[in-house]
Amino acid sequence: MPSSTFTDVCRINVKGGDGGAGCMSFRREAHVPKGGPDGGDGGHGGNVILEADPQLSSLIDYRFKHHFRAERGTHGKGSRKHGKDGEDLVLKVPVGTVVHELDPETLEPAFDVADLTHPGQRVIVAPGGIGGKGNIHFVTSVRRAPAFAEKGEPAVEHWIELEMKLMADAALVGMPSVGKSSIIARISAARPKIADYPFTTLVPNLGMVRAKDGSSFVVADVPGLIEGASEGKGLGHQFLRHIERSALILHVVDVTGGYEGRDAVEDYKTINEELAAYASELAERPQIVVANKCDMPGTEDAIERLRQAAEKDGRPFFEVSAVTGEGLDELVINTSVEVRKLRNAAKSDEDTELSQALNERAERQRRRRDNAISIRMESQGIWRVSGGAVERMVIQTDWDNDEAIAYLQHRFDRIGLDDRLADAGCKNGDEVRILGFAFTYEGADQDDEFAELNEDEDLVVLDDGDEDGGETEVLHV
Ligand SMILES: Nc1nc2c(ncn2[C@@H]2O[C@H](COP(=O)(O)OP(=O)(O)OP(=O)(O)O)[C@@H](O)[C@H]2O)c(=O)[nH]1
Ligand SMILES: [Mg+2]
Repeated sequence: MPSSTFTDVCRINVKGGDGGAGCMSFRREAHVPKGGPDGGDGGHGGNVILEADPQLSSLIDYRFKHHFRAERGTHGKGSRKHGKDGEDLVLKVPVGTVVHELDPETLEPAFDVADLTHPGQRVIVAPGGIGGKGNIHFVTSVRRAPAFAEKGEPAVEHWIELEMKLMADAALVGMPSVGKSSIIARISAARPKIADYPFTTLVPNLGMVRAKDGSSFVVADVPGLIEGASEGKGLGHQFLRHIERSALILHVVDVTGGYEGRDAVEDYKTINEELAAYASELAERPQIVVANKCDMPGTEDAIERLRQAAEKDGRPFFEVSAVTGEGLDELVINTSVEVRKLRNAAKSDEDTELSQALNERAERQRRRRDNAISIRMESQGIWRVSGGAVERMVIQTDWDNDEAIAYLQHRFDRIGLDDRLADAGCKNGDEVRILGFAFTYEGADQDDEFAELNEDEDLVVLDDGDEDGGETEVLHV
């Protein structure tokens, strides 16, 4: 892998395909004057899926195109013909991409959806809408010929953030100008800029290192860290998260102390404190201490003291010179052995379990938000009901059709909306608004012609929630 710069973070807007509408139709046969209902269901919309592709090394494909939509489901037809499901849209991203859900209001990252660490790993980032049911589903003992069908479920559009984290086996970490880039240039084909001023390296470089025993590993050269980096000082902060992805830290220390005449052991401690302050597990990450610039005269004392500090911390220690090449072979072979050990230790099935757990959690959070219903009094006698699921029920309804409206009333009953409104203080005759639609509230107990329908959709169970003030937020996991 040559040295590479890359698009690090990008935001895209994804939407699954809408569900196709269910069909309202009746059988027509010569000898059957009034055929029964035979409208088929709408097809489900396609999903937008992200897939980790080992061929990709950047998110550059998403720099200019931001909107991605999967195909919609087609409508159901008569003779119980179901609509066709929409095709999934599969977006390829590099291995090492983390997916964040953005809060729809603030557009700030709200929670992690997935961590795509394995080639071929997939995650649905925008599920398609469910197809509407055809009128065959709405037959009850009192409603033999339901003259309505459900519209398709519209898919939800939302923004996600893709963040590519480096997937290097080892990261070269240290103060500016200690020789990190010089080392990666010596041990790999990467050709980063090398200069005697701090912050020469502005973005991480990756290099593939081939050890003499034939094994290889990926090393990252990360911009220099300074004291305060964990609080955002210098350039290093944004790259500390890349270090998190490397199983091994190659901690490079300049034994000359640089122009400022710093102390090598102090530098070593400062960097470790910054790593620990950024994330406590970074302090425990396996680390090899690399004393660089050992070709320079007068460094013996610093080398010795640094060796002792490293030994005290139980870390392997190597003396090298990126200028003469001295000690680098030994460093590479030892790093390679260490990397192999760490790779074997990180059992991939454990990672998969972790990422599955993450997927499930994201799905739960999404549903929870979607099923949450909030009831708010807009003004005297006027109530605003909002929430993804309840709003979709309204959108799926054909408002020119009384039967469809009666069925919507049944769905409201099932999710306990009428009771919730009553609890919030809604009175008969009050106006209830959902999206752009308004209803007159007529109390909770009404005839339900659909009561006996056997529906397979998940019940949105409303629990009590907080009851302070006019607004109630009801969550269902
Ligand atoms: N004498 C000597 N000089 C070195 C050695 N390694 C690096 N240098 C010099 O140190 C300076 C900084 O080297 P870089 O490799 O750019 O250092 P860096 O750690 O990548 O610096 P940043 O990217 O700014 O964080 C350059 O002038 C190098 O030539 C070495 O082993 N011996
Ligand atoms: Mg550099």
